Amino acid sequence: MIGVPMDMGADRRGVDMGPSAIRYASVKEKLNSLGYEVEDLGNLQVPTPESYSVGQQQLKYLREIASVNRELADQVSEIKNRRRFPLILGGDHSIAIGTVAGVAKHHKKMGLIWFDAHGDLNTAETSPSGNIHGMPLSVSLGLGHPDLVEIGGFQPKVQPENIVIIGARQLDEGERKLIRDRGIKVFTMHDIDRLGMGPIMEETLKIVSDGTDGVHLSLDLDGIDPNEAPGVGTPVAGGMTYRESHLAMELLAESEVLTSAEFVEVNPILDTENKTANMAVALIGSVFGEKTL
Ligand code: DIR
Ligand code: MN
Ligand code: MN
Ligand code: MN
Repeated sequence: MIGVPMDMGADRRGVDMGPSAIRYASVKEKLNSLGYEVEDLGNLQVPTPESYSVGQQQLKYLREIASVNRELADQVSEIKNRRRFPLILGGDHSIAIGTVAGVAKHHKKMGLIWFDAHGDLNTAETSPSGNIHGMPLSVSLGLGHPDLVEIGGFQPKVQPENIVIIGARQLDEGERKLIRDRGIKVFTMHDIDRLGMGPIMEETLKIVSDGTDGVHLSLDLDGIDPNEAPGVGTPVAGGMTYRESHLAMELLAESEVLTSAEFVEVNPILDTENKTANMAVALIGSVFGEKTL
């Protein structure tokens, strides 16, 4: 387990405290209770935004974010070398650039499940905000600034046909175009309402495990409904319920395909009594096999 107290990708303070909040919510104890041995490697060193300039408006804090993600990619790859399961705690979603780069070194044809209200498929050209946490999925596809795309020394990290986005309800125009052009599978909230999470996970598991050699879960807590997960940087109404998100994790656990996971965008400043970090730990429990009976 590694914490990445990064908030430069969201250009808003608070998610840097996510790793502490998730640890405070007893993530280690939860995993221990399920029979796992957890090695907490602590937090990566992340610069404080106040001490740096934003830099380019369309790629805010590019230098600092690239540097942290290079370090994260190395550390994640090292965990894989040791045949352990990387569990990454964020931090804003820009850290997925490093996590995915690190695991992709070991899984040349990896599946990727992206739980999120957003597509995170922007580039500097399409981004409405210039925030890099809205770009990690496009970067993993090899699109975007070379300082981000080239982390890990190869690109792309993942193929569009091995990606599934679940929970989307706020996409920018450039993201919609990219989804259409590359044929990325997206289960929007509309799809979840109509089909139910069970069948959606069945199809998702087919897509991410068909011919792949590993599956990474990148879970942005803003995919969950703000009633259950209020402590996120960019809440969007109409998200996944407590049970929908848990069912998804439980079916993932049952499938035994996961090889790495990250839980990002917990913002304790905007939270009520650590509810969102507790939700993250409950989801981590389910994805690691916790069951009622
Ligand atoms: C928006 C918001 N699509 C952007 N993205 C967020 O700024 O690129 N992702 N909040 O989590
Ligand atoms: Mn985000
Ligand atoms: Mn999001
Ligand atoms: Mn995200």
